Amino acid sequence: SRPTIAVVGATGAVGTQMLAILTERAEAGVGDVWGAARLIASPRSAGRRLSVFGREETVVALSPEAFDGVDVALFDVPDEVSAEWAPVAAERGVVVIDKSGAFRMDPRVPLVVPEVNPDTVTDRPKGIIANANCTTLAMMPALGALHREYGLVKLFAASYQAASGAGQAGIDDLYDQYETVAGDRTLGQTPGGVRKALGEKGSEVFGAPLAMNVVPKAGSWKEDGWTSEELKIRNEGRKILGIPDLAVSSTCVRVPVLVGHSLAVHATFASEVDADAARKILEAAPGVTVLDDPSREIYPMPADTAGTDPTYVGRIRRAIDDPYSLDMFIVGDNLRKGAALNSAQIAELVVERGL
Ligand code: 11C
Repeated sequence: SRPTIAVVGATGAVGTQMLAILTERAEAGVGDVWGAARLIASPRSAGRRLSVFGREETVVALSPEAFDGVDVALFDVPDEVSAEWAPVAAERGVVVIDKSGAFRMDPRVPLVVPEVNPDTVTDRPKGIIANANCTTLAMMPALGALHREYGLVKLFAASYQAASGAGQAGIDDLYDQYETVAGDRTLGQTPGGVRKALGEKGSEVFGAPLAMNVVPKAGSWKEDGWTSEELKIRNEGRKILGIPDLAVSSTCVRVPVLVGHSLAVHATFASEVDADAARKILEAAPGVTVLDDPSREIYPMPADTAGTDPTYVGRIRRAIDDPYSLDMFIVGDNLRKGAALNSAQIAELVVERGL
């Protein structure tokens, strides 16, 4: 019989996308492998009715018994909830695919991007597979393909991250901020004007006002002035690509966009690169769509790509002063490939390779 899939955190921003993506893929015949679906969330959300695979299901409260009969569970919950509950599910024989940061760097937990390192999916001694950070993920299908051809040695990235990276609270906050500032044409032209109009509440979610602004901080502060997002790009990128000594530097920035993380990337390789050849490699790479025709104003942007699956790459150039380096602009949907879609793809890969 077909395996049962559970979604833990089914009512959150990513959980909601997860149900939509599972349903879409089943209907499209792409990931039509699942039997029953179990929706799990905090006791607060238990009893809610949500639709998945075209059926209404009742959300059940997170408990050990909620995992009875489940084969694969997709966790979309905060780190501390995953840290506690993923092992509980795994002990009951469930294959856990965890979106949180709790297990990503555990050497006994594979960090899987199906387009890049699919073979690592079966090596899961803890019964847990991790899904990466959405900013890291946005780049991986493209960088993985270029790495296979040229050998990646250095990566510099500046991110332009959407508000939805902070979940539903981020989405709500940005819409609220837009509502407050829209229509006042004096704002944004004097120091502190936007901050004053938004009041203290305007800094609650992102640490600073986001409307009419860019905030050079995404994630939380870590040692030596780096943010959690910047460290995740380095650590997770190295693990996914299988390059433990990859040199990585990045600056992660929050921008007033709803959905879609963008990255300006400068990547240096072991061998000389060619922009046309790189474009062909990217065009052939699974999960990647090239949008790169400057003469027709074609390049990737969140406003055009939000709500879709691929990693989009454009502005592909060989660095003027370094024949070993490429510059490019990458956009990925942080809720889809950056989160729910990658989990769904990992789950399908688990079934394909045998539970
Ligand atoms: C953001 N990338 O945009 C973050 C959200 O490690 O899964 C996801 C954090 C993570 O705020």
